Amino acid sequence: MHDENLGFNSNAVHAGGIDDVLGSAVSPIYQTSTFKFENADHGAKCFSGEEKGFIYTRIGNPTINELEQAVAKLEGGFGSVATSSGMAAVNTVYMAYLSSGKHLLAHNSLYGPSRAIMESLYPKFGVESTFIDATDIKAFEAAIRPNTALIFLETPANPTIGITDIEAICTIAKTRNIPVCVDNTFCSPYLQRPFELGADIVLHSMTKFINGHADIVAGIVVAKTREHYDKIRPVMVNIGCNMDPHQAWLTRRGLKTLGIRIDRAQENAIKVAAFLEQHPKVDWVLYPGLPSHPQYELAKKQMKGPGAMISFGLKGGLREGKVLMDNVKMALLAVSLGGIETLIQHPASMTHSKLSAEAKKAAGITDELVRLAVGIEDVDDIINDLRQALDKV
Ligand code: LCS
Repeated sequence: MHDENLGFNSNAVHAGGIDDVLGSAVSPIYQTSTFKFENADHGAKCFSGEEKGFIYTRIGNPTINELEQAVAKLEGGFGSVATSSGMAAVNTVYMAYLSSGKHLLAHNSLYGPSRAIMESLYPKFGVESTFIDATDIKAFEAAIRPNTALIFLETPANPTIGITDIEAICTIAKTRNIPVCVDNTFCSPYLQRPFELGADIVLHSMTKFINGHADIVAGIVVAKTREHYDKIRPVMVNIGCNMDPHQAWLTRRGLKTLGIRIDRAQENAIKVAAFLEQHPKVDWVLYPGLPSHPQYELAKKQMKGPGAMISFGLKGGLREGKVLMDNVKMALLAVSLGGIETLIQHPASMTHSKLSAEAKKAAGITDELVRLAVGIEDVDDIINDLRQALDKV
C-alpha cells in the first residue's frame, strides 16, 4: 500500500510494502544472495536494464528495496540506498561527490569518524576539507572554494547538539551549484525533513532512531532526485557496503514505530533536561527544547520537536562526570543513541576520541561534556536514576 495522502505514521507502517503472493501481513525476508533468470535472454535484459528484475543481493533485493522505498517516502526523496552501517552511508556520499582535487566543507562538530576520516583517510586520495563554525553563515560562505564539491551538515550535531541553519546554507549552496548533504540521524524524518529546506542528499545511521532497538548497525542515503540517486547507487553497489536482507527486515520493523518511539523519548527528554538544568550540581545543559540553547529559535523553526539527545556538564568537570556515569543503575553506560533504552557516555574519551585536541576544542567537545540519549522508559525512573547518581557526585 502506497498512498500519497497517508500521514507519517501510516506511511511508517505501510510504505514500500511487498505484495507477497501468500498474503502475509508482514513481508517475508528474501534471505538470498542471488536470483534465477527465466532464460539467458531474461538474464541479459536484467543486466542491460531493459527488464526489471532482481539479479544479486549486493545490487538489489526485495526486502532491502522495501526499506529503501519506505525511508525515501518518509524523507520525501526520489529514492534511497541502504548501506551496511551509518559510516558506510557517509563514505558512500563522500566517494560519490569527492575526488582528487575536490573540497568538502562541513561544520566543526560532527560524529567523530565522519570528520576524522576526512582528515586521516581522504587526503590520501587528494581530497581537501574544511571544518568551520556554521553558526556564522557569512564565515561559512567565505570558506567555500572554487573546488568545493560537497557541503556536509549534521544537525543537531553529535555531541554538541549544535544546530545548523539548513535553509540558509542550502540557499548559498544553490547559487554555486554545490550539493548539500544532511546527516539527519539525530532527528529522523519524523522531526526534520531536510529536502523541504533545500538539501539534495540526506543520510542516516539507521542504527539509531530509525531502527530504534539497539540490535543492528545500519545506514541509508536518500536522494532528492533521480540525478543524485544515479550518482549514489553505483558507489554502494561497487564498494559492496550493502545491507543484508535480515538486517533490512529488522530495520523495516523498527521503522514502523518510529513516530511513537520519538514522541515518548522526546516527552521524557523535555522533562529530563528541565530536571538537569535546575540541579545544583549541573553547570550547563544543551538541549534544543530549552530556551537556554543558543539556537533555540532556529531549532523551533526547522525541527518539529527538540528530540531526545541532551548534552550537559557537571560543576567541577570530568571527574564529577565520571562519578555520575559510574553510578547510574538503569541507564546504560554505552555509546550509540536513538534506541528504546537510556544511554549515557563521554564523547571526548569515547565517540570522539579519534579527533585531535585542536578539532575537539574547535567543535566544543570539552572534557566535561556528558551525552545522554533519553529512552522510552518511565520518565520518573530515568530522573530518579540520574538523581541518585548525582547524589554520589
Ligand atoms: N552519523 C551520526 C550522526 C552518528 O551519530 C553515527 C554513529 C554515524 C553517523 C555512524 O553510524 P554507524 O556506522 O555507527 O551506524 N554514532 C554513534 C554514537 O554517537 N555512538 O556510537 C555510534
